[in-house]
Amino acid sequence: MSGERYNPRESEPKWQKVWDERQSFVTANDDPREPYYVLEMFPYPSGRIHMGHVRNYSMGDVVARYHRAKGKNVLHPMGWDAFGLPAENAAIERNIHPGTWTYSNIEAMKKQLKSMGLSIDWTREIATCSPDYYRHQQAMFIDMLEAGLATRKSSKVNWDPVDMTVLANEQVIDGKGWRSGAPVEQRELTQWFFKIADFAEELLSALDGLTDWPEKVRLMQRNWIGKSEGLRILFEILPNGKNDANSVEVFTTRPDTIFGASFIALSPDHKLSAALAAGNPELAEFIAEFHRQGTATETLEKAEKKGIFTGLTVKHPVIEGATLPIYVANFVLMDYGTGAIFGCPAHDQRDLDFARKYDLPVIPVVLPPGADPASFTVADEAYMEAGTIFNSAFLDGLSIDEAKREIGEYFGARLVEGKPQGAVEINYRLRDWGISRQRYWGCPIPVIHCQVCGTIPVPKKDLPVVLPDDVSFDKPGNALDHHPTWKHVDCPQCGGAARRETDTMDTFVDSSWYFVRFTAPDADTPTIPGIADRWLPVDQYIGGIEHAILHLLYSRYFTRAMKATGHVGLDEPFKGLFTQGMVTHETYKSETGEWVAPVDIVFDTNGEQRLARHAANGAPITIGSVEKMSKSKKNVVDPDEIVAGYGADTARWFMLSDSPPERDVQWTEAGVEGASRFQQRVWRLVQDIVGIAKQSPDVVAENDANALGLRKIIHRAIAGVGEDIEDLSFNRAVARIYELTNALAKAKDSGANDPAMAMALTEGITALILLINPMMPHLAESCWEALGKQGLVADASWPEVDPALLVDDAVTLPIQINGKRRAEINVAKGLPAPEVEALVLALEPVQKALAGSTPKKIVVVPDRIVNIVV
Ligand code: ANZ
Ligand code: ZN
Repeated sequence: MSGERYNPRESEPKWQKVWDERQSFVTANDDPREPYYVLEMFPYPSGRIHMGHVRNYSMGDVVARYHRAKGKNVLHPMGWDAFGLPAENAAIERNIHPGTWTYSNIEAMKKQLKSMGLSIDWTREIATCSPDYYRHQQAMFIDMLEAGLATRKSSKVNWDPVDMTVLANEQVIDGKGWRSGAPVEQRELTQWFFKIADFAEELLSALDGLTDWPEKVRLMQRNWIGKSEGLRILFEILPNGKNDANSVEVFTTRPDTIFGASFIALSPDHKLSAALAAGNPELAEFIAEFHRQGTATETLEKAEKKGIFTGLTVKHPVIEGATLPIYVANFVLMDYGTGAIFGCPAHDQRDLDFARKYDLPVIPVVLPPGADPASFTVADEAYMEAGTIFNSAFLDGLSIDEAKREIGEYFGARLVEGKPQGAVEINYRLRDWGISRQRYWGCPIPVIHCQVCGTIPVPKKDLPVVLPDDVSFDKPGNALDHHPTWKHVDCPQCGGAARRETDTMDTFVDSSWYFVRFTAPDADTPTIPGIADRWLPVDQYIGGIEHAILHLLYSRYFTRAMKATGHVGLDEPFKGLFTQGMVTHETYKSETGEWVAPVDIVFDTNGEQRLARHAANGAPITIGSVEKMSKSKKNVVDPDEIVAGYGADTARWFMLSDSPPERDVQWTEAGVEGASRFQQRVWRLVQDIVGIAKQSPDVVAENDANALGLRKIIHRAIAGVGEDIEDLSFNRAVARIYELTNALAKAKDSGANDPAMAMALTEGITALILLINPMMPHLAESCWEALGKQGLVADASWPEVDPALLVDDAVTLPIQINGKRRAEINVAKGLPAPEVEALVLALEPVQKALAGSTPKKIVVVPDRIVNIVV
């Protein structure tokens, strides 16, 4: 029997079937045990899982299985982020309905995930494209509309003229649509928005409480929300006979640099710009050109700083008799601050680039520490660090912060047109969330436009607004809009002819609450608040860093919106967040420079170096750098092939073992081989120890030093692996398991004739199987069975740690009472005096000697002796 190899191809499907039949991972909401919710970011059903999924779900499964073994009621669900553009593209390319494509992908990927042996409650599966899901999203949209959390407003959008849809700023790359590559246009459209900007301060300050999130993610969110404290300053426009406006208001975060001002710049979208353009063709053309270019932040940051002088000037607010010219400039955005700035070239890079181009003065007003005020100048690089204010009259000698305060008070006390010239203002970069998409494959926005009644929500009794099935994608644009009948409806209010909204929701809405829906996936209402609140927040959320900003921020907002509309009772959806690293692989190129996939390569060596050849024709291949697995570089490994070849446990083990989980892990053949060998090694060890255990009688020899030594190793491993899993340090847990395995293998021969050792070995192998179970659950079940254990290891408890066995390198301290040795105590080496003292005072012989009185004096010499004077 011990010669038999472990065969994952047989055992893995077998155990998966057993778990399925016994519903091992189905979670009941009314289970009285402590709840624990672990969730991995749900996948987009693209068709196949990739190694990134394998890594992500392996980690989540370890956490789920561990907490289940610790006696908790674990919720570990899975679903599909199933709306989105790729389904529509598939529809266009292959003439297949987006729903058909999506559901067949879900089918295929679910099969793949099942082959990984994940402990998922599949009875809670959700697909966001199902009307059973999106009807509730529509209901919540209506609630949000009624609560003033959603609104309709006109706004400038990035319009992709080829895909015929609105793009988010992040989807505009170098001024072009991320999918179509077409130059993006600016359009003014009426869109639906969630008013996330109203929550900016709340979303920002609550980040402080998310102590179980990576600091990096919190920082990214802080920057995204982008709070800045500044001043609005009114500048008086000097009359030139043509202008109607008397003043222009700017927003600045650096009022301390006011003496360095050399121009005013307006956004091309500023109303004064438009007014001036009416009589100025050159300016009109500049503004038109600006609109052709797109206003995605990235485009603007890269574009050359350009402007046009308007002919107007303002009075310098702090230098008597001086004036500043007003420009219209392409780098000033209308939707930030006031859409107008004062430029201080010496201390702002954009302003400096602009000043050099148009020959405007560069006046330094912040002196770097140690610099000479007489000679300090700014050339091509603005000085943006700390320093002392100079060249600034009454601000001279102040620090930046002092000067900000001083000038704030100065402007606050002066009046322009009857108003204070300066007012403190807090600004956020966070903008309202535009959710309208001109696409078919999304959640229909449940409103109806009536000429008489206006825009009104669909009555809740008429939900869901279901997507029509009979659509065609033969024209670009929104298939919903092209549908001959769908949008023509009667107004629910007046009964007259009306038009259904044909925009659908941004798919980020779908993913902003799926974690709540998992808690009651079959409820008739979006949530069952009591149940949602019992499970939430998610204890451990795991996913990619690429979702650090939008998905997490939207989910945090949406949870608050759900609270405001009575669907949940909490603010923060995710207590613990973990962002895992990527899976990388070597890249390979043929002699002609084409990428070659790892499966098409064979390796050998010339003694010094690895050499690669093409498997088909032996042609030499260059081994390139290690990169994130991607189809474009062909350096991908298909999880199906790994599972078919080595088994799921090997893939899971390797994913967890090789690197800290937050870092990238490099997939290598050698690594996988190693994981596979370890699996066989555990299997053999079980066979060997089962043999020994059967021969030995059930006795515990307390004084057997070898057995005690082994038991210490076992219990240290149990304690350590538990801690490591709780810290998500999976690679460290794996390292400890290797150590334990080595110790058991080394000890096993002495078990044959030493009953105490045989007992310790049995304890050790049982613990080992329980410890590997979260990572290699199929192997663990097979070993459990081989050990003759009852039931499934999936249902077994985490092994108990005997704290006495964790005490390392104990020392025996003699205890003297009034100079006479009365007792002794075993304590850990290096245990500090106060702790020794507490233990000593609790000892029976000591208590007897004291007979209720307090000792006059206790002297503890750590690791040596304890003296008590009574
Ligand atoms: C004068 C100044 C002097 C500025 C200086 C900076 C440095 P943050 O901190 O990111 O919020 N600004 C204001 N409104 C703007 C708009 N609509 N479009 C483009 N730029 C705008 O940025 C605030 C600074 O960005 C403001 O402070 C303003 O330039 C500019 F040495 O005012 B500052
Ligand atoms: Zn009507």
